[in-house]
Amino acid sequence: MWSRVLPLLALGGCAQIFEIESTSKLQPDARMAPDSGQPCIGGEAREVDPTTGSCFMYFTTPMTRDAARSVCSGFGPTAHLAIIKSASENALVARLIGMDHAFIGASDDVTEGTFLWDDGTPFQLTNWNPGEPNDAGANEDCVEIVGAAAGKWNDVPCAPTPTNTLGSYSFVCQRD
Ligand code: MFU
Ligand code: CA
Repeated sequence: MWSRVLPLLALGGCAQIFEIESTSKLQPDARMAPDSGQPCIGGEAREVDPTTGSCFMYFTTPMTRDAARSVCSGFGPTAHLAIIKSASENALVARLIGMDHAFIGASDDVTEGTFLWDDGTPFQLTNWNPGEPNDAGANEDCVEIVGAAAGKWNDVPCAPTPTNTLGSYSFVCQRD
């Protein structure tokens, strides 16, 4: 009986030692590697902002804003829909999307008419296309960057509704 149980106990002990080693040695190593130290890969096109080191990635599969957010989050704890804080960063994102238009990480979800970035900060750079934001159909709480308008912004629906098929777009992620 013990000849059968002891090897199992020994295995269990080993597993425990391995677990202790993997949390005390490997995990601190992983934490010391900053996300910005990883290569900028992903999406159809990508580019690093030389000023901040953030990686911007352009995705062409149209999605709702919430689905796009999930895709961006999948790139790690510092990843999110693009938050554009300078004219040079806007030019970078505009370059990525060419003549397409794509969700960026801003909305007036919290207070109608007050657009904020998804990190809760107000716009430093304001880059609306003339006439925007116009909340067309009283249903435009999200924001796209428009390649054909030289990177200007337009408020758009965050998702299609039964009466409006618009709201599913390309998008740009950012990993810091
Ligand atoms: C403008 C934009 C809308 C939408 C529509 C097709 O409204 O403000 O967001 O793109 O054109 C007239
Ligand atoms: Ca609009």
